[in-house]
Amino acid sequence: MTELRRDDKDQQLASARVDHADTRLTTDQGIPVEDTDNSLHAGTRGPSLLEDFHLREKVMRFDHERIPERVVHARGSGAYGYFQVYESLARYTTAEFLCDPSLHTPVFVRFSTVQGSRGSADTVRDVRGFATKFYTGQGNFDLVGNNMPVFFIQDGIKFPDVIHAVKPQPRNEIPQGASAHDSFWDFVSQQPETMHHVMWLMSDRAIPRSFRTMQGFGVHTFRLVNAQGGNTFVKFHWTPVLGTHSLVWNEAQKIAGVDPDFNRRDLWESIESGALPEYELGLQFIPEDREFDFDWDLLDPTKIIPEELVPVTPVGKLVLNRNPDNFFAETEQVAFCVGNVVPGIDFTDDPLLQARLFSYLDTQLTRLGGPNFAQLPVNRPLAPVHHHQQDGFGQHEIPMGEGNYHPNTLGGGCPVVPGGDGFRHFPERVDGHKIRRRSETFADHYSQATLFWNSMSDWERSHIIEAYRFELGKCDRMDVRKRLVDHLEQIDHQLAVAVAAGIGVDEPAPVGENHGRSSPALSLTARTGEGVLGRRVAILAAPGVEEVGLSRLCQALDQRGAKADLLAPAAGPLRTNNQDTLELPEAKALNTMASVLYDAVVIAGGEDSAAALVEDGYAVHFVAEAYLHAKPIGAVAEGVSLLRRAGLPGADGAPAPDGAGAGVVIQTENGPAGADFLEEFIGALTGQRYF
Ligand code: HDD
Repeated sequence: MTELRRDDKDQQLASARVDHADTRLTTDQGIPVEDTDNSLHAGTRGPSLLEDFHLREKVMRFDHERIPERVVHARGSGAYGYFQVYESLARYTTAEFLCDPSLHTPVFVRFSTVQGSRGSADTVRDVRGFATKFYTGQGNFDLVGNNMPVFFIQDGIKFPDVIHAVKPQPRNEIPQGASAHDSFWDFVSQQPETMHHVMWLMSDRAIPRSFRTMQGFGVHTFRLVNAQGGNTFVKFHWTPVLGTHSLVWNEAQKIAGVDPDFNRRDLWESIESGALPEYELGLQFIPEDREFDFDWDLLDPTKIIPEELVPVTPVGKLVLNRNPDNFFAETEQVAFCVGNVVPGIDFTDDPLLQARLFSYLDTQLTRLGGPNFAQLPVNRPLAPVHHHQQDGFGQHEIPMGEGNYHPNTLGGGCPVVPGGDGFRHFPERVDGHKIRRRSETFADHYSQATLFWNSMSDWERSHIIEAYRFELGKCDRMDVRKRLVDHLEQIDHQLAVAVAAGIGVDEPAPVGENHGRSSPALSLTARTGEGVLGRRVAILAAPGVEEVGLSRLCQALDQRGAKADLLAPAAGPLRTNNQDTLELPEAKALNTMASVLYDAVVIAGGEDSAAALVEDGYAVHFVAEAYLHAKPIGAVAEGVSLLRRAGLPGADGAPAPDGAGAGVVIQTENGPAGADFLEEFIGALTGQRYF
């Protein structure tokens, strides 16, 4: 087996890094530059001269800085890390990185949204890409997945249609980063196969709190092939160690304005601060002889295999531990391809996957300007690369020798064809007529949409209904709204009725029974994770704040890996009630931040501080909004007056209506925040949201 260490890719990249420290400015040709602020003119007020090679080169290089953005998944963020398998999977596969637990396979992961352009907001309602490049000793393996386990369509020939429909409208390029427009709903309402995926898209899965708190899926059924040629079908799952958590829609929309880089910043800052994102790789193994054991087709990418039928076996972990050095060179130029598989992993005949096998390689030719993009540092395999491919735009290597063909004797027959050790395609038997028709086994478009609906908690269901109402409410065409409600009726009568009531469509008549089956693993509540690592807490305070409790709170959060920001009416050091003897963070100004940027809020104690906050409109709004978004809220002693001012149920001492006080933690006695308060608040923070 090839020895691989987790920093091998980092070492390889070192040769491509250019450090400008202690250097002199030159042209591209290495000629030292005398002056880069003034172009060469005829006299101080005269015309510029054509011979100014520095001016021409500088402007020419600037003019060509942009490359085409990805036609989908244009907006993304990446990070390096490593993958390690727990135990050998040699029973199933010859892929070395899945067979040797001592290997740390270096990886690059790029997360993305699908619809928006490169500069669009992170928190739009959309699918998220989760693409992983494993630099294995046997070559690169790319697992190009999404954060939803199913896809819109069954056949790749429909991909241009679904993407045209969801992208901004061709006449005016509106709307950016949104599916709430006529063409998307017009398309999906005529394609029942999209209904399962659209349920996921209308759920909170489409607005993840963080890339660190979303799952990833390979979507298609792939094959694993072992040394004996035995074949096992497999589905890939990434599960975040922090659990699955999402935003709420009202919050997501506001974040898009307050911090369009919300998810990107979160990934970057987590890695910089050492709160490393981790995911577990889980596999669903389906023995070859069980291929036809299900009510749907394993080749259909609009279907899941419920975990209750085939468990997800945890097989390894992925840790992201290093931010890229340069966004363009790495995150923008990384090129994933579903066709990049290593010996021991193979494709199936899923017609969506088959079309993808063409598309990725093809699109990189335009995007990266020619066929040599695998030589770019981020794409370069760690495995040795030798072949007879040559020339083309951007050739950075100098191939040696005369034997640039096979077979050759001039080059000693090299590179030799490894034969048995090379990638051998699984010898699947194929027999059939050429035909443009879908298999009957792909025909059921509603059962799993119903399964998804049945598996949701109450709050998830209400969010799904609200999302349909929002999106269809932005769709002007009444006939499209109606068509969609007819589909929802096939999924669940209550769902269809609730959506119809919000969008001016008549209540549909029941068409059949909900099958009643569910898969609890599909709910966001199934994986909540543990602890509060990387969670962001706003502490509201004003001059005169009670210092001892504030310091205890900051320490308690810090010890558990949560990140606290002190927010006050003005930025800078905050005057406390105790001659400022303890070390406290500098305050950020309240009007530069917003509750939507935090997971929770605490109002610090202290008479003067509380009195000032009650008078501060930003502070009042902050707390009321955090409550609206069901976030944990804490108030220490006098700080509770701000909860009262914001009108929070229960804050005035009267009993809160059922459930309305959940997640609100109050220390009633005066004095510094005590151990009980801190424990209770951190417990509430672990619980995330209180809907
Ligand atoms: Fe795709 C990019 C995921 C279907 C054609 N796709 C792309 C990326 C992800 C996915 C995560 C971004 C990779 C990166 O970060 O650079 N795509 C999926 C999943 C699919 C899927 C999970 C269904 C299961 N895609 C799909 C189909 C086609 C494409 C059916 C075409 C027939 N996808 C592309 C592309 C992109 C791409 C046009 C755009 C940029 C790129 O490839 O490199 O080739």
